[in-house]
Amino acid sequence: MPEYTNYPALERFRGADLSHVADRARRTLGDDVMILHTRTVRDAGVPMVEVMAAPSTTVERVRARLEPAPLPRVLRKADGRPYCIALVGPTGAGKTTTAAKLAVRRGMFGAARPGLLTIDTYRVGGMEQLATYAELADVPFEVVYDAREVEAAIKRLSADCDVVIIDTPGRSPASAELTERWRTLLDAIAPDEVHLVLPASLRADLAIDIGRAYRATRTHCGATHLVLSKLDEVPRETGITDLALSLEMPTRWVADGQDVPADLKPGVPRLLRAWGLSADAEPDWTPA
Ligand SMILES: Nc1nc2c(ncn2[C@@H]2O[C@H](COP(=O)(O)OP(=O)(O)OP(=O)(O)O)[C@@H](O)[C@H]2O)c(=O)[nH]1
Ligand SMILES: [Mg+2]
Repeated sequence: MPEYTNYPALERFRGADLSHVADRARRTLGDDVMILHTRTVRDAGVPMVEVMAAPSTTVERVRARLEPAPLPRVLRKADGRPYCIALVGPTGAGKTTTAAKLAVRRGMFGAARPGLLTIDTYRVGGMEQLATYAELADVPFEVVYDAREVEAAIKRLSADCDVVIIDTPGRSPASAELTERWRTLLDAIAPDEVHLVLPASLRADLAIDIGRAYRATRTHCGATHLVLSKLDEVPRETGITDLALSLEMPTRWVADGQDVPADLKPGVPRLLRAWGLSADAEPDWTPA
């Protein structure tokens, strides 16, 4: 079995009518079976009902693998330092856009006040992109070029912010030296959470390799969470839940478009829905 299918699978049942098929699923998978997808298919020209089903314990396992620990009720630390959430990931994945969505969405972190910090001083226009959003939404914004500036920048932000979103440059495998530089900067910030932003359309085997590279860093802060971006570019969101599961990181948010801040959604309900759990319809957006 390929590595990326190493997640709880759904089972497929086919038959002439739904009640018989559901019965067979129940007999095979147990009384607590959950019917996920139902559709009509043609088998050698004959119309059939097809269901995808899983025992409810599997559904719970999937949920548990995707569900992040809740954010602390009070984000600001006892020592006055804001809670720091960094976004990392390959070039063009959607880090800056997601950072802007998180920081400018009203009530995103309840009553906690957000701020923005960027260490992307390499890409032309990267800093300006975020500065514009910060200015429009009247969110404090800091740029850090050097590890020695980190403490002062966080201190300035802590005057007005309880949570700080950190944008980082895209990491190109070809530029190890550049990567080392921003990694050192991120270490100096020591974020509480590091979210790896990956486009949902990425090939699973590549995504797994990238996920591994961002997580497994002995000397640097590794990724702790996943943000799947560009859901809107995946037809019917097919396979996105499998992708998230194969990356083995909890998913607090997903991004489904370019609109700031509207196109950011809670991760688990969306991924469970894409997996087929229609009963768990997406709730109205309730900020983190
Ligand atoms: N369709 C779609 N486009 C998105 C989404 N998120 C970001 N984008 C677009 O993807 C492009 C790159 O987004 P950025 O936020 O600049 O990506 P980045 O990871 O910061 O890129 P670098 O800083 O260059 O590494 C922009 O055109 C965004 O508008 C999304 O959820 N859906
Ligand atoms: Mg960027």
